[in-house]
Amino acid sequence: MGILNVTPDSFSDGGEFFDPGRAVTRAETLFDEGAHVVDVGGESTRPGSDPVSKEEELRRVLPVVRGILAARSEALISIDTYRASTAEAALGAGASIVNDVTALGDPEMADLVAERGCPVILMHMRGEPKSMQQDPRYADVVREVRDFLARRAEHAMRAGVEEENVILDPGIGFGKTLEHNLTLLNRLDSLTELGFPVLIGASRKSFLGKISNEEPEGRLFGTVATNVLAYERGATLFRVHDVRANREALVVAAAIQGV
Ligand code: HH2
Repeated sequence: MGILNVTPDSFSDGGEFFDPGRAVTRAETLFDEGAHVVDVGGESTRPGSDPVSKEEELRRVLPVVRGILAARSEALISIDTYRASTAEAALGAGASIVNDVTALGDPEMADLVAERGCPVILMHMRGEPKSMQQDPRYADVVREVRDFLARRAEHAMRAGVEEENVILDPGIGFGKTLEHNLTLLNRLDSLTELGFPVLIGASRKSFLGKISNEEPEGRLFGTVATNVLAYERGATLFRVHDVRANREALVVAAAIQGV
């Protein structure tokens, strides 16, 4: 999954693809590099970020969803939003997947996803982006994240979402210290054993910088290491800025696993 942030303030690519034309060109590049899905987001959720209005979010993402599909009608697009109204408009414009960092926090999201019969990514977040990195605490981070995601998957299915349309994500960097992130990645088996596909969004995130001292653009090697180990532990979807390098590493890892 290639990341396309149509925002002025995302932590890594903020402002780069704010112009719809540039965003569509970027999506083309991500697909050409081997992305199966492009994840379009109109609001940064980096630590400390402020929400944007739903009108502004729509104004950012809709022309991009339409533009990508005009250039490539078979493109698989996920819409990175926690608002059911934005998801509905994006699905109406041809997006295929909902990526919800609040795991159906909007009371109308579960029904929408059920009615559309589309896949949904349920992500764990502690708190909200503005304050989530202020001293996050867990008694047992692995158990708490797994139990939360299991409950949200149940909630989705009770609303009529098909089991095969549920994807889980531990939410790397969302209300978690370095140690929480590393523990979740190390113990990913406890999430994959729930039986749903698991997505990892570690690309260029600050926990990598805490280990390597690199700025976001220099965190590719750490991202690749994270994704290969997550793949080995059962993750099957990887949300990344740098598709070519991650894809190549994962194809090689899969070949070794497959012998
Ligand atoms: N991370 C970000 C945004 N959306 N969605 C899922 N499912 N998993 C993630 O880990 C995830 C996500 C944050 O990263 P990014 O989009 O690169 O930056 P920003 O929030 O600053 O736009």
